[in-house]
Amino acid sequence: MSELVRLQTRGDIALITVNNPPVNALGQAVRQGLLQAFQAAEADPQVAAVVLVCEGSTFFAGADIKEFGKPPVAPSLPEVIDAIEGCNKPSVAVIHGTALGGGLEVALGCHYRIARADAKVGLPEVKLGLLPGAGGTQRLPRLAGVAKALEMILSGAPIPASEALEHGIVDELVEGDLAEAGIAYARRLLQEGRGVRRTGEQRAGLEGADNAALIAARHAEVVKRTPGLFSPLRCIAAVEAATRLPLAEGLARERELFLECLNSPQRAALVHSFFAERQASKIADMPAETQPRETSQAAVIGGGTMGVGIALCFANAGVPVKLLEVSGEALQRALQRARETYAVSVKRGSLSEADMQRRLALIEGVTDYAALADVDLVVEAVFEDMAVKQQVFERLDAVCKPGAILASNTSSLNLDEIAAFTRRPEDVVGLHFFSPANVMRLLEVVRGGQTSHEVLASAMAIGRKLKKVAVVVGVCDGFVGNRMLFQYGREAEFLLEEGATPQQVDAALRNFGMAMGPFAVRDLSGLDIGQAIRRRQREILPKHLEFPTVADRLCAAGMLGQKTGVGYYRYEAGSRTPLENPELAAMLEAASQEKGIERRELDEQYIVERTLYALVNEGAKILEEGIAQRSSDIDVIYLNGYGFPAWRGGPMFYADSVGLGNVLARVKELHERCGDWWKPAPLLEKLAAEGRTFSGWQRGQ
Ligand code: 3H9
Repeated sequence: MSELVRLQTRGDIALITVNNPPVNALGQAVRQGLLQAFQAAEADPQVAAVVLVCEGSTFFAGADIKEFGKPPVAPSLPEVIDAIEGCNKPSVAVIHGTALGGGLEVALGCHYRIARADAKVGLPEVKLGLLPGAGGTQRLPRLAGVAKALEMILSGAPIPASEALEHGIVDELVEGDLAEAGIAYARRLLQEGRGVRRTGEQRAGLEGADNAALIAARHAEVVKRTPGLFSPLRCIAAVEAATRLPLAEGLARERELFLECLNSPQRAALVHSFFAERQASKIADMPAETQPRETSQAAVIGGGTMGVGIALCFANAGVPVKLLEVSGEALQRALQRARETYAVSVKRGSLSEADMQRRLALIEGVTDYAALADVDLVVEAVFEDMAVKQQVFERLDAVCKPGAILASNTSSLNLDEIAAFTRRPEDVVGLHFFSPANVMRLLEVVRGGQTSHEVLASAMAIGRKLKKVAVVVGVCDGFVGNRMLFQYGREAEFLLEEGATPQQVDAALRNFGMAMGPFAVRDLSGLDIGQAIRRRQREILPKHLEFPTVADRLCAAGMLGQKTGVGYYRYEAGSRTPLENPELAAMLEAASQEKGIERRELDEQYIVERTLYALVNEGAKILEEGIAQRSSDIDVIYLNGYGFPAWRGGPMFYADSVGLGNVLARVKELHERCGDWWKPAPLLEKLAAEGRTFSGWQRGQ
């Protein structure tokens, strides 16, 4: 038996205990150990029933994701679960923490399942581009019905134990010591004469509903909602097989479909996204003993959209927050905005009235900096103007207690200059939230030249507390996300001058998988915002570089996007549906003519390469400059802040999968034709020449 799996006997009960930190993933050694333990228990004449528990924070969190893409090593998880289900002595799985994927599938292979009330169960495989491939698509519908099984499998979202109880997925909720609860339950089974009960032999869940209609409806929905995704339709096909085939045949069909998913490029990209997100929390040069500071009282300066959104983030996380505005009137407006935002959630049913009141009570409006004397952390979210930032940081430096973390939400100004307004630059860090701050998961944590390890570690801990995906970035214009976006947006604009319409560019990028096209995004955020950035860029960038002009023409005509009812698109009052702006065609013609460009038809692939390779080329520069720690951090930023499709893995992973040699060849062509914006990044040239990838590169290599 493997040392990760222990078998003990307690009277006539065999107790199998698994301990494979951190999440009891079902790697090869665990599978082997489980198989042997069940076989030994079955063979032992003293044993009448088997109890399976996990140590540590959770029951099995699934198959070992690191093994995907590597040659399989026996025994496979389906084999192990078949053996568990086939055992001729009743077995009880005791669930705590999160029984996910293969973990829930193991539990479904056991004959009975009991769970701690705070446990959760789910089949999140779809999020990794997979389907539950160890019997989940066959056994779950037999217990919970096709509708519930499809809901869980297609969403990947775990459900609480109480809900699992309602749907027959678990048999009882328990408290206290897990092993003792399992043994007590097994003894009761024996006393009551309840024996082996194989999930695969049950049919209750499959009866009494129009399964064909349920399946057809979910199929239509998936085709409409997630047209680019590979695994959801295969999840449905596997569940459909459960409705008409005996278990063994259904399992064989599930296996075929699972292997199709396992070998798909989307699986590779989604697994990359999973590990990339976890990797982002690691800071290469952080001394292991660094302890984050306590941050139990926060403050936000500025009650605009961003400031209020940030205050809501703290309140949502249960952290008391002081919201500072300069005048009583502005403060009342800010607090009103906070109330209105919560009221919308209450109306939608995603927040209870009581929770809204609890959260609002955590937000205290103040107008005097003196009220910030005792806070642990301040996030400044005032106007993007260095003189205004100076005033704020000088005042914070004067009033805040020693050790308070002074954070700026600047999206473009130099953090080191801001830090220099204080006598404690080591306590200054950037916390760049994305709008709407209370919704978007991304948080760029900007590490200034003097930010201390302790403050950086604290900023990352705050990100976790606020349930954000925090990524460390260095100081430069636009940090990682917006610096790359500038290149992408500019190339999209150049495409308009070459002959495309906003509709064509947006459609090509949506077909690629982007959540929104660049012009729809610009209309949403307001063209005046981009104008300020463009002006600044023109001042600081080399004079020989050409700039596109369509956005300036729209701004000059007062067409600023949704807020004025017209921008790249036209909008009817009260609607966000983009319609054609009838005045745009003439502007496009004029812009092309001015540059002597003859407008032509552009194909989708050209549109995608022109915009995405601009992201990639800039990403390579960012990586080489050390502004991002690793290429997967750039991917995390784009996946969580810019609507990049997770199943493409992020821009850098996408470039790796296209092949850096291919990317470089296009970049060189564009450089020749379109000028110096396209100068290939030296790192791209180096890695392409060496046949390497961004993912495989580390600084100093
Ligand atoms: C599956 O089961 C397929 C089957 O149907 C069919 C097979 C034939 N494997 O997230 P955390 C690592 S597909 C390997 O920070 P938390 C993770 O990388 C699988 N490693 O903790 C991290 O490592 P490090 C279906 C895993 O407390 C560490 O554990 N299951 C796995 O915030 C801590 O993770 C899933 O998709 C794994 N399965 O959240 C569940 N899981 O410290 C995936 C985690 O080196 N896991 N690690 O960076 C999760 O959702 C969360 O990890 C969990 C804990 C909720 C469990």
